[in-house]
Amino acid sequence: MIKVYGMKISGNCYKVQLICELLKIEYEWIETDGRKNETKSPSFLLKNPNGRVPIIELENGNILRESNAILYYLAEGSIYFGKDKWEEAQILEWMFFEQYSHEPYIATNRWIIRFLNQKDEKKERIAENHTKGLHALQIMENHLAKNFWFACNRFTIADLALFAYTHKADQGDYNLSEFPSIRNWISRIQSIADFAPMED
Ligand SMILES: N[C@@H](CCC(=O)N[C@@H](CS)C(=O)NCC(=O)O)C(=O)O
Repeated sequence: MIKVYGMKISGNCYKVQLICELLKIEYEWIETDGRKNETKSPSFLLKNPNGRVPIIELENGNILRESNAILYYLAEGSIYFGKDKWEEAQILEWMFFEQYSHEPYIATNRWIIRFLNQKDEKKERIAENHTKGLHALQIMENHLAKNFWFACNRFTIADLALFAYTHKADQGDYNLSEFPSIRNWISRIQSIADFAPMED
């Protein structure tokens, strides 16, 4: 059975939980809380020198880090993956977008506001992130106004990666009522068979 080191309140970790639930992959969850510095313990740093979750540890001892690399590895060969090189590349396009243009602003503001409780101390950073996060949401909205899914005309790990923090964006003070196509896409994902909600 694979081991997942993750933090339940983290969207990046939820990506791994959700793909395991959807594909019925058995896993042992090892809660590793960054707020308690568990991601910086010597034993954890041996597994991930970058001191972050999620990571997975396979039965043979191999360790894989980075949520989207883990999604790629676990979903390979499934209906949530690409059927050929072109489809895989389209999926990756959105997964890189998520990590570079979306998560740093949407996840970070959620973290600062909801979990660090530093809305006043960090108001300039929050405002800067907010502008960039809105830009990412608008790009998603424009795409979803014309497409049901991000790639390949079906639900894939590109949708899963983007779903994790988008559906909790309100916790970082983003107002999703301005993005009707995103809201409909969120509902579509939540009605997929075997969908498992994020805990917080
Ligand atoms: N690019 C990484 C980001 C991982 C990341 O930032 N994880 C956060 C939780 S969402 C973390 O481990 N924070 C704890 C810490 O920095 O100590 C991924 O997608 O896996």
